[in-house]
Amino acid sequence: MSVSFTSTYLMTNEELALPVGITLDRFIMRNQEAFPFASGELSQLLRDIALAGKIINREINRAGLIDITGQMGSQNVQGEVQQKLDVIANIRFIRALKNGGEACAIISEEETEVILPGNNHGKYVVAIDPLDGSSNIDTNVSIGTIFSIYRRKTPVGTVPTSIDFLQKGREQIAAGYILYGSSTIFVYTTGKGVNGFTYDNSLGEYFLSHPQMQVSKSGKIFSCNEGNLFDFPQAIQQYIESCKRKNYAGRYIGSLVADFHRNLLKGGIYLYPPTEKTPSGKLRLLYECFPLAFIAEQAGGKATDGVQAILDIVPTDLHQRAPLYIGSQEMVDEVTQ
Ligand code: P6P
Repeated sequence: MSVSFTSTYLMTNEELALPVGITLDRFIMRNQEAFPFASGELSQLLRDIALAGKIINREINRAGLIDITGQMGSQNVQGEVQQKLDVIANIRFIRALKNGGEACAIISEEETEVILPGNNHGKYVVAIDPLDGSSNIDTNVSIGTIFSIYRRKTPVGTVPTSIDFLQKGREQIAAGYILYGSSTIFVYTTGKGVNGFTYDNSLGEYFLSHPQMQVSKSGKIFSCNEGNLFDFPQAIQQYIESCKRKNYAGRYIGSLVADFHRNLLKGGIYLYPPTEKTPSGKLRLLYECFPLAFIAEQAGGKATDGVQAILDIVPTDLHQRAPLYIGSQEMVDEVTQ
């Protein structure tokens, strides 16, 4: 069959410059080869999470159109019970992990109890915040998924228990987030650096766009809800005042993943101190603080609860909260001092 071209098509500079990098799938496979005894379960688990992220990305992008931004309980046009997007995200991630077969247990911000998908031969457990900051979805503000992966403690083949989750943050095998923003980016670490993959909707693939991410040792951005300022510990109030005296930029999106990601790229610190309303802080240790602290440290940054490194905390409750100061190393050290 002969193919004739009516005109030659010259690629523009922008198209030539497109970093059409390695796909996430291929990167995960290459990464697995670096693990001598890896048998592919962790790779498959990461792919299952990335797939669910593609589905959530689609739901978020059409949320306004198919009327799923509303509150639970009302009916949508098809007469289905309308569900909030974070409930939908929770269902999607649990289904993806159940069908993927690698996760023997899941905890989620949306569920009180440990979820047992029936994969008792799975070696890994997953702690997840399916859609953090979802109150922002109605106003088109970026939101995110945060996940943390541990190797189970209970014997493979038995029914998992909460013991599998109550492990020190440093025991994490992998952690990551998906930021559904102006573009959707999948960022994760398995303890060998942090890499970011931008999703190309037209191809349905994530492509490496932020290799070996490193946060600058210091920065000039602070992120906190100053509405709570007079509730913060005195030392934190003084720190925030010192940032202002140095003309740092105050940037607070109200969506942890978006604030964290910006600080990772530009340098900065995110603070969620204890307040009267939230004496242990607002953020959840197992599926918000631990995974982001793992990423922060892998990227050369730091994360503390004000007393100790977040990753050194041994959790006692699946949904316990912790104060969080996370980002550029020198800024976190300054707060701690
Ligand atoms: P506040 C969203 O609800 C969230 O968990 C984080 O994403 C965000 O950084 C924080 O809470 C916002 O909390 O109290 O400042 O509205």
